[in-house]
Amino acid sequence: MRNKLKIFVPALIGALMSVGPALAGPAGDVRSAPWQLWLQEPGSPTADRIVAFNAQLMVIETLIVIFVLGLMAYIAIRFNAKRNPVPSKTTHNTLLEVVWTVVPILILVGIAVPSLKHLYFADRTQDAEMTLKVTGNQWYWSYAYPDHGDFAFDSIIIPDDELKEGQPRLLSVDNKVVLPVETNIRLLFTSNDVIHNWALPSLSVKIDTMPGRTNETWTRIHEKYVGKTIYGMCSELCGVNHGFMPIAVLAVSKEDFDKWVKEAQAKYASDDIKTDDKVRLAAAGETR
Ligand SMILES: [Cu+2]
Repeated sequence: MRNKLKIFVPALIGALMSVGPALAGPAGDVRSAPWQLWLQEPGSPTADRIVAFNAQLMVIETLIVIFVLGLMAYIAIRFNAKRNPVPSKTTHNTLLEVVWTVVPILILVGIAVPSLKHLYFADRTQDAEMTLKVTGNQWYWSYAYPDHGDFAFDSIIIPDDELKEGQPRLLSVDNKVVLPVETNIRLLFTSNDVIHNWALPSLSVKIDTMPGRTNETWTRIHEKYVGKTIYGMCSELCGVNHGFMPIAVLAVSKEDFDKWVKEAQAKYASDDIKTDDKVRLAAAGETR
C-alpha cells in the first residue's frame, strides 16, 4: 500500500502540475494532450484574456469555497447538540440578511463587469486585415477567402485507414485552413444545412454556424504558432457524423501566407463556389 502511494501521489502531483501543456503532440500540433487538465495555452488576444480571467475566477471561487466550508465546519462543531444543548430561538437578523444578500451581489457585479468587457472584445474587430468565411456542412467544413480572390475549398476528415505518420486520428483533414499570424482576421460563419459549431480551444473561438444567418467573431494568432497546426472540432451536435468534422488551422508567416494564397487561387479556382458578397458585407457592417 505504501509503495503504491509512493508512486501514486507524485504521479498525481505531476499530473496536476503539468496543467496546460499547450504544444502537445508531435510536430508542434496545438491540441489537448491525453489527460490534460486546465485550458490549452492561449493563442490569440481573446484567449489570453479568457485564460487570465478564468484564473482570476478560480481565486474568487476558491476563497468562497474555503469561507463557506469554514463556516459550516464551525457551525457543526460549535453548535452541535452536545456542546449546545439549549438552541437559540432566533429566526431573523436583519443586518445579517442584508449582508448575505448584498455581498454576493457585489461579487457577481465584480465578475460581470470584466466578463462583459471580454465578451465585447471577442465580438468583432474594427480593423480587420482579412476575412475568412466558414461554412458548416453535414459533415465537413467549407472555407472561403473573399479578400484574396474569393477562392473556396472544402476541408474533409482523413479516414483512419488513410492516416499518414504523425497525423492525429479524428483531427486530420485533407485541406487545412491556412491563416497568417499577427493579423486581425475577421471570421464569418454560416451553414448550409443544420447548426454546427466552429470551435478552436487555443484561440478561444467557439461559435455556431447557423443556416440563413451570418455570425461573426475575429482572431489574431500569436507569432509563436508559426508552422503549427491548431486543431478543433465541430462542437454542436449536428448529426450522425458530428464527431468526424474536425478543424485544422495551419498558422504561417505573412510571407508564407501570400505564397500560399497564390497557389491556392490556382488550386481551388472554381466558378461554382462564390461567397455571397451581400451577406459578407452586411455582416461586416459595411455598405457599398
Ligand atoms: Cu457539425
